[in-house]
Amino acid sequence: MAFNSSLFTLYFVLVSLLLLAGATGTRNCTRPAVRKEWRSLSQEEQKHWISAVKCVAHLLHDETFVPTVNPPDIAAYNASGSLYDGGISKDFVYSHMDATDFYGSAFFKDSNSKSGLGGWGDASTQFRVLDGAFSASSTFRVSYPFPHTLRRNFTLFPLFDSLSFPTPDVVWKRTRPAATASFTEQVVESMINGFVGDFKGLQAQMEGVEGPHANVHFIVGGDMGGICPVDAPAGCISGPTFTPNDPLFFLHHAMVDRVWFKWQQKHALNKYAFAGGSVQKLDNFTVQLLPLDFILTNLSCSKMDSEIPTDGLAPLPSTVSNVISTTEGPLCYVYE
Ligand SMILES: *[C@@H]1O[C@H](CO)[C@@H](O)[C@H](O)[C@H]1NC(C)=O
Ligand SMILES: *[C@@H]1O[C@H](CO)[C@@H](O)[C@H](O)[C@H]1NC(C)=O
Ligand SMILES: *[C@@H]1O[C@H](CO)[C@@H](O)[C@H](O)[C@H]1NC(C)=O
Ligand SMILES: *[C@@H]1O[C@H](CO)[C@@H](O)[C@H](O)[C@H]1NC(C)=O
Ligand SMILES: *[C@@H]1O[C@H](CO)[C@@H](O)[C@H](O)[C@H]1NC(C)=O
Ligand SMILES: [Cu+2]
Repeated sequence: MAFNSSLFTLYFVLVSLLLLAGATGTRNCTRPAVRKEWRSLSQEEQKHWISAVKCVAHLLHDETFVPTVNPPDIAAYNASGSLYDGGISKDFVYSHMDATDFYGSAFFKDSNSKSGLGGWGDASTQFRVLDGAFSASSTFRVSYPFPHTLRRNFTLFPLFDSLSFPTPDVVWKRTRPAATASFTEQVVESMINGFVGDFKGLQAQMEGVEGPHANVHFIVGGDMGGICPVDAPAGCISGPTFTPNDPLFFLHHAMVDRVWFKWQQKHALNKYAFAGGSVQKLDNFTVQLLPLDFILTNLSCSKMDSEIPTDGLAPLPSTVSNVISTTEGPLCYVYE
């Protein structure tokens, strides 16, 4: 089945907006919340974060809910259900993914049932995660696309054999380096320091076919990769809608947001640079490790006063200008 990764970009914008929008209505951000890297939290703080995630995860889910945003990137909900709000936004954390040894990273070695994010899925149980706070033996269950336990299926060459993109480029599939190459420390630094005033350039590198954003999803695989479970009911469509099943999603997206934040700080020309489009172009990707052409289409979100579709989740007018800065509008946070 063709895996449609097209909507990660939209997710990026929306999730930044919805889940990171803490200080609703606060226009004077004098003491911004500081978002820290996961491993710099104390074990107590890690416990609190995990228990907040579980609290949200246990809210109502109902099969009859209907998604209202097109494309359907926001899972269906109603106000008694998973109406995520600013409650946990101040405690948002991000994570560095270890490009040198992603699989063996200490990040995936914390099996503590209260404070650990757990490790890789178990191959003999269809890659179910069996350790950490979100393990199959914990109370943590995800609802989309049907109730199941969390899965992580490490895949270093995700476009090599597990996913098919709408590109016929066989050579590309066979010769690319491991997906981790797209987010080494050096590459991330060059993104932050480069692209002066060039939002499109930054965006194209971050969100391209093999950009750091999509690659982390695909390498983690399973739920984070938006891949239907093997025993999914007929009609399950792999895609980004249920990638937030894995709490790693939020750590990863905060990192994507952090790169943008760091880039904005680097240069006055970057600070309010923005170009729009709400949908990733899938029909004609430039088949390069780091695609240079802009990847967004549907330019209805291209202006500063454009409304970003949020399915009513955002507790603030969801215009681009409202969220372009993390400290000058309703948002009030910085990254360390
Ligand atoms: C921000 O602060 C200014 C002056 O300190 C005040 O006049 C204004 O009402 C504040 N805005 C909000 C939204 O609180
Ligand atoms: C949400 O849906 C549930 C059941 O599907 C219903 O009981 C509840 O009243 C709904 N809540 C709202 C606020 O519509
Ligand atoms: C796990 O990922 C591999 C690719 O690395 C894929 O071929 C396989 O189908 C996946 N297994 C499951 C159960 O998702
Ligand atoms: C695909 O993109 C290339 C380069 O960006 C362009 O030359 C070509 O015309 C495009 N093809 C289609 C079918 O749009
Ligand atoms: C383009 O964006 C608008 C506004 O967000 C949306 O209503 C429309 O469905 C989108 N079109 C496509 C093809 O995605
Ligand atoms: Cu994502």
